[in-house]
Amino acid sequence: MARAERDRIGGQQRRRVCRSQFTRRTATGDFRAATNGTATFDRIYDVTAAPDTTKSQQMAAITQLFYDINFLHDWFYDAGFNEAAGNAQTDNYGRGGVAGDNIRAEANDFGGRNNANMFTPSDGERPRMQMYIFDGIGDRTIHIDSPVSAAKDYASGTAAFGSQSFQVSGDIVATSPADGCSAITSDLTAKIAFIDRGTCNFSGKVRAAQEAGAVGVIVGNVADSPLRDSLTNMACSATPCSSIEAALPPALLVAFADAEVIRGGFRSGLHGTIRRDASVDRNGAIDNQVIAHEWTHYLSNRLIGDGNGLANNQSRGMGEGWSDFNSLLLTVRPEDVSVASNATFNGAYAVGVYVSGGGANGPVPNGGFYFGIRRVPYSTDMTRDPLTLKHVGNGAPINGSPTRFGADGTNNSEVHGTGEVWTTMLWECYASLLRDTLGDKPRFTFEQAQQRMKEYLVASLRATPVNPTFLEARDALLAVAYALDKTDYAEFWQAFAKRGAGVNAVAPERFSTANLGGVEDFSLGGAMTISSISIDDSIDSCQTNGLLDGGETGALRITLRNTGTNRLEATHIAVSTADSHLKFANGGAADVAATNPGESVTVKINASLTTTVGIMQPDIKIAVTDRDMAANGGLQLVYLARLNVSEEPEQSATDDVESRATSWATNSAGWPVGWSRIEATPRDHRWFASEPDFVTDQYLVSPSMVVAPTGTFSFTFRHRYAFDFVSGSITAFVDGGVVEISTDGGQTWTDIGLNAVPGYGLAGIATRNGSPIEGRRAFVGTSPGFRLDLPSSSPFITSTIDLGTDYQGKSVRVRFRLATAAGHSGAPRLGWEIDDLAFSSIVTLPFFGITPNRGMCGMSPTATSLRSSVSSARLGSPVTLTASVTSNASAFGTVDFYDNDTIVGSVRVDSGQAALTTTTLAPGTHTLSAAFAGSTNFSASRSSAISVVIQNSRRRAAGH
Ligand SMILES: [Ca+2]
Ligand SMILES: [Ca+2]
Ligand SMILES: [Ca+2]
Repeated sequence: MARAERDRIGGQQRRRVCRSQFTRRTATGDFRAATNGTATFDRIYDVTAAPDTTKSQQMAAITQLFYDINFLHDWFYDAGFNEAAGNAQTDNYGRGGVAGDNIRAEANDFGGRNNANMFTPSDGERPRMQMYIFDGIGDRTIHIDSPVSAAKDYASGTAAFGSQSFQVSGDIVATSPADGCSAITSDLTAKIAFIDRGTCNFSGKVRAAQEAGAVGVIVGNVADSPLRDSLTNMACSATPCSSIEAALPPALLVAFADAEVIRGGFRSGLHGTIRRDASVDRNGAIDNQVIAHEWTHYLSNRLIGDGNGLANNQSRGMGEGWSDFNSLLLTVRPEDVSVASNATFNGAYAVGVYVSGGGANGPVPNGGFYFGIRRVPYSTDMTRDPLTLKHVGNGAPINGSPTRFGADGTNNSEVHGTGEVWTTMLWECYASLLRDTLGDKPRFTFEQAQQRMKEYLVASLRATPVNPTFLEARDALLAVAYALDKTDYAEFWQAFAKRGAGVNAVAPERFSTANLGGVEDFSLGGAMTISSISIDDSIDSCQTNGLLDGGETGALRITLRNTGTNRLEATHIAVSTADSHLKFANGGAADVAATNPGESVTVKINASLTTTVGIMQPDIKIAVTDRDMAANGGLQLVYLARLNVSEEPEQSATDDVESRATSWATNSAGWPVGWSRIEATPRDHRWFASEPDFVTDQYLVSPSMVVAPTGTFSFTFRHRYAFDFVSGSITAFVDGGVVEISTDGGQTWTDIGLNAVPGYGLAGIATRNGSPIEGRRAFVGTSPGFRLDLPSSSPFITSTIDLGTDYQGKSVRVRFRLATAAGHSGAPRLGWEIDDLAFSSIVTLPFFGITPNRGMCGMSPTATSLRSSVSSARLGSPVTLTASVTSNASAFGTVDFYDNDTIVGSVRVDSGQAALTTTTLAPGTHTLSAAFAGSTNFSASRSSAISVVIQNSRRRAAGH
């Protein structure tokens, strides 16, 4: 197993990462549960005995796991998770899907403890569930009887070392040094030592106390202890514990707040007892909630992207959330409302209560039954479960309820923590249906509400996109509810809004590792979102290039989507600008057709631009209002238009990626992804390629460019990147990008990225993982300053590649190549964004540029002629070539000068002329010509050839 599972019920494992420990070829002692009669699996699990006490005990657990998985198969088959939907069966009976993928379930698995996991490959490959043994929780306590200021029972964490069952009384004293990390000088004979946590390992502290005579130890968390409010189990320095560690005196740990109370009592003299009772380990394979949780990983993974859909951190969190929710769906019963504090299903429900339960006074008194394995229980009562959308992002503390651990919120984005928020939202939805089973006129029976929620769960998973955000998953559930029952739909909206996913909420960034960037919102009502804006010259165009130019009329098209709770029937849109050159029909006002939730509508407003000079960049204000919209003042947005421009070829040696037309070529070796031009704002575009978790080879290939015969060829580009890598003692780089050059028109390529500053990583791309660039150095990991927790705010860096004089006079192409390997170590990352590619010492102008519109219509023919300053010249002396481009107006565009078929320079036409002075023509007779490349309003044309003779001066000199 490559990825360590840190929390209880570790949840899903990604594809291609794990190999089973269950194999009949190895002598691991694996076995199946046998029958004990014809078609009879009648075994009794003795919960007072250890899980591995007898083979019959083990078989009882296997049988329970087998039964639960088969029950879940049938229960969800009835809700739509059938063969065609990708369920796991040996035989699909011709009903679609891929057969031969029955679940492998492993009870009492020895691969770990205090956890469980589910591995879910695509349909047709067998999923695997592993159930581990959980530490039993015996009663334990720190009881202080004096002084009065500190006298009470304290909850405690345990130690893996030392006696596991004890009762010791004595004076409780501080040690010197307080952290016990060097020899303790105070006399601890017959005393219980109190030692501060930190600096050195737990067993070393207790050893120091043992050597000073202590009969027991209390370790107290300090202000900067990790998880200082939690009751950590103190580990040995290595696993298994050494014989010295096994012989240490009894030890318990107290959380920070309690530790401070105890520290406050030292001056008065403390006396008390530490006690820990024997316990029996608990078996995950007989905890139906744990089994349901793990099984639901297979459900969610199969239904979203067929084993590949939950990869970003946010959706992996929701994967845990769907799993916990299914545990609750199977836990809650109609008779629960007979408990007074749960009269409207508003009590506390927890997950994993059997494996974390037990111990009337520890780790938190009855904590396992109340909290289960999570930070707070699930409840519609905000004083028990206060989680809202903000709690998926790191840094939002949990306030207003008891918490078992993690109240400071620093680790909210850990997938189980994030999952708690999603489960809470789903639980609020289900609780609203359950409340409708109560009262005089119930909408449903309990069984109907449960069946309906189960069907919503399956249908919404099928409607959820790959790598979803919280709000996309919310919308999937809302959509399936809207399709079935408008009352359910309204209740679910209330549920989500109560938990911060209201109509104006913003989801955390999809690829944030810390789930940052979200904005919670508690409102209900109408809402509109703008999905696209464009402005064209489709009505009355002079220069029909799709861009609105001076003297033209076109359409401003705004596509709106109803993203609120209800139908909007009186939506109005108003657009305006302070730029007097731009006029909108009807003053920019328009009525919008009525929309139901989820529907889109496109509004078209005619726009005219008066004849004007230069690029126009008006800010267009857009206001969408409706009497039923939740937000005061409706929706406001500013569109940063760029008008009165042409996109012209051969304009520049720098590409700012602002022109839609491009001379770069993209291809991706047959994979359905590749480089594309993306829009940050309408005035800011860049190249982008993603890094998916399968093999790709994505190329962004420059046009041919001719390197100058003298000088240093170099180029710069602004970029930022984040590629998959596995951190560890040795970091393995999975994906990455390289830069390559070709001098033969793209037939063969040479890596030039090793010259990049800032440049490649020092280690190569990991091998044996399918990467097309395996073993090569590359841009790997993240670009300097990249923020994995908030990718959109990451800075661009400028890299320079200086190639010196190697390519002088050569025609070259440069390409950027993003290569990915099979599988991913974790969530997908941003990929690679590149902008402002600037080449120096090239004689051509390879790139399109945005230029001011010249107010012309149609295409003017041109004629090009060429003359030379001399008909004959000595080697190395200047020859000035002048091209004249004539037309019915001053031609706009670029002339390429050719020596036979070789381009020797590109020059923009100015007042009908373009001149190039060269000193590098070789000896001999040259056939020279000039080609005007053409532009939006001027057709291309080419001169007739002229001859220029270059004399070899050295030979002449030798002749004299
Ligand atoms: Ca299947
Ligand atoms: Ca136009
Ligand atoms: Ca740009």
